[in-house]
Amino acid sequence: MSSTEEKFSLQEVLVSFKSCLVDDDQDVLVEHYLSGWKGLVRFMNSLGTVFSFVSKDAVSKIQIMEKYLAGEHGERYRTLQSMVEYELSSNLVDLNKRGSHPESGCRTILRLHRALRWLQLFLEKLRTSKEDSTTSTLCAEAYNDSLANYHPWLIRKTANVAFLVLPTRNTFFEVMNVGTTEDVVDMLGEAMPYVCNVYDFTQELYSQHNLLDIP
Ligand code: 1PX
Repeated sequence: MSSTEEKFSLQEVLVSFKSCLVDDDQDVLVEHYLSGWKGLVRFMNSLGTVFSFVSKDAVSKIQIMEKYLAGEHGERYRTLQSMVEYELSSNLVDLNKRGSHPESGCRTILRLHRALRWLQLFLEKLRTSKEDSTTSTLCAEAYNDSLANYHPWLIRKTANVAFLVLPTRNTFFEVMNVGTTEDVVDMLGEAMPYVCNVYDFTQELYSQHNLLDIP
């Protein structure tokens, strides 16, 4: 393990969502949002290759957004507000059925946004779990109450099989690299509100613009 990998802690990743929110929490910087996601992907990869089908999809969505950011209209993708305004006013979003814009920024962020809800539910369940709780059950419950509603049968099935090989609660806490179980519980209590604020802002923005069901 390299020294940078050794230092990796879930706390840093969650706190990185704090720097997403700008303009008195009235906007989200896309670049920082993607940094938060890259940290989560790194964490997920450290759990083993069985989750590579999940991280591959997250990575491809991060790359779609990075391409927009580095592209000709990169400035329009600087924040979620400006992205929504730009793509809607330029008719760059397939709102009802997939057509000529299958990879709009609005659609791509929506997929990540829905996954963030899963993360919120899962980490809250872990934070309040008992020592004998099974991570696969916590994870499956969080998934079935959130992301699963948007996934077809085959993906739901595959995800639920993958959950069965999740490490134990103790191993999970160790991989987070935060300290004792008590430290992890405290850290989650402190850091999760940052993720929740980003989630709530995005949900409100998408709801205002009727973007919550983009196919
Ligand atoms: C202490 C825990 C921290 C763990 C951090 C892990 C971060 C997990 C990130 C999950 C990212 C998943 C993105 C999924 C986006 C999505 O819904 N994509 C689907 C739709 O995309 P499309 O372009 O087709 O409309 C796509 O079909 C997804 C395919 C992959 C399967 C997704 C299953 C998600 C399972 C929930 C995550 C389980 C991770 C368990 C590790 C703890």
